[in-house]
Amino acid sequence: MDTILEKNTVDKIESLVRKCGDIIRNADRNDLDTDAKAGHANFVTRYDALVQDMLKNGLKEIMPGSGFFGEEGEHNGFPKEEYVFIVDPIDGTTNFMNDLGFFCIAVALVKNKKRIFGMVYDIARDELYKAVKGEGAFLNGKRIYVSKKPLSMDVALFGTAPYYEGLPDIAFKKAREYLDKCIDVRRFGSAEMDLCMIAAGKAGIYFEPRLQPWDVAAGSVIVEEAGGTVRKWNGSEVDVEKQGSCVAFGKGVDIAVFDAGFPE
Ligand code: LIP
Repeated sequence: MDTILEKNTVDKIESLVRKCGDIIRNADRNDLDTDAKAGHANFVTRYDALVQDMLKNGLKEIMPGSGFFGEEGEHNGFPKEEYVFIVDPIDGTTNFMNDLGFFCIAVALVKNKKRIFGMVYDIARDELYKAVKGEGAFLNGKRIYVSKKPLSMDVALFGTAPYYEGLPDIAFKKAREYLDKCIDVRRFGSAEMDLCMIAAGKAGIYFEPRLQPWDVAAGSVIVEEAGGTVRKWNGSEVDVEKQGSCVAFGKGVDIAVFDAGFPE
C-alpha cells in the first residue's frame, strides 16, 4: 500500500520537532516573558512564540506550499491550502511555566481538512508519539495500542477547560460521575499528552468540555491508529477548524456510556 506520507518527510518533521524540544528542555524559566491571553489562566511565553516560528518556517521548508494553523498569533479562518499543519508549539503551557512535567509539542497534518498524520513529543520524558493514517501508532518506534480493560479496571483522564467560564463546573461534574465508573481520575494539564496516554493504553478514557483544534488534531490521529476512538461529546467527528468538546477512549469503553447533550 502506498504511504500517504513519505518516511523521509516524517523523519524531517521528527528532527525539527526534537530540535524545538531541546530549546524548550533548556528554557530559562527566569526569563519566560509571559503574556496573558483571553480567558482565565491562558498564558503564552516567549518559548511558545519562538518554537511556533521555528515550526512554521521549518515545516514550510519540509513541505513547500503547505498551510499553517498554529495556536499563537492571529487567526483569519482555516488556511486554504490542500495540506495544512495544525500546531501547538507547547501544549500544557501552564505546566511548562511551572516545570510540572506534562507539556509537549504537537504537530498534525491534514489533507483537504482530513487528519492524516500526528506527532506529539513529550519533552520531559523524551518520548515521541507518531502516527501516519493507516500505518499504526508508535511510541519511540514501538507499536502502541489502546487499553482493552473495562473502565471499572482503568483510569479516567480529564481536562478542566479553565479558559472558558462555566465549563470547569461541567468538567468536574463529569469527572465526579466517572470516579464511580473507574479506578480513579487524573488531570495532567496537556490534552495532547492525555490523548497519547489513551493511545498507549495507559488510561481508558479522556474527556474535556472544550479544546482548540491544535489541542486535539495530532493526538487524535495517534489514538485512532492505536485502535481507539475520538469524538466530540455528542458523538460527532473531530473538527480541525474550530473548538469543541473531546472524548477519547480505548476498547474497554463504549461511546454509548458517554452521554451526549453537551453543547459544542
Ligand atoms: C491546554 C490543554 C489543556 C486544557 C487547557 C489548554 P495549552 O493547552 O492542553 O488540556 O485544559 O485549557 O487548552 O493552552 O496549554 O496549549
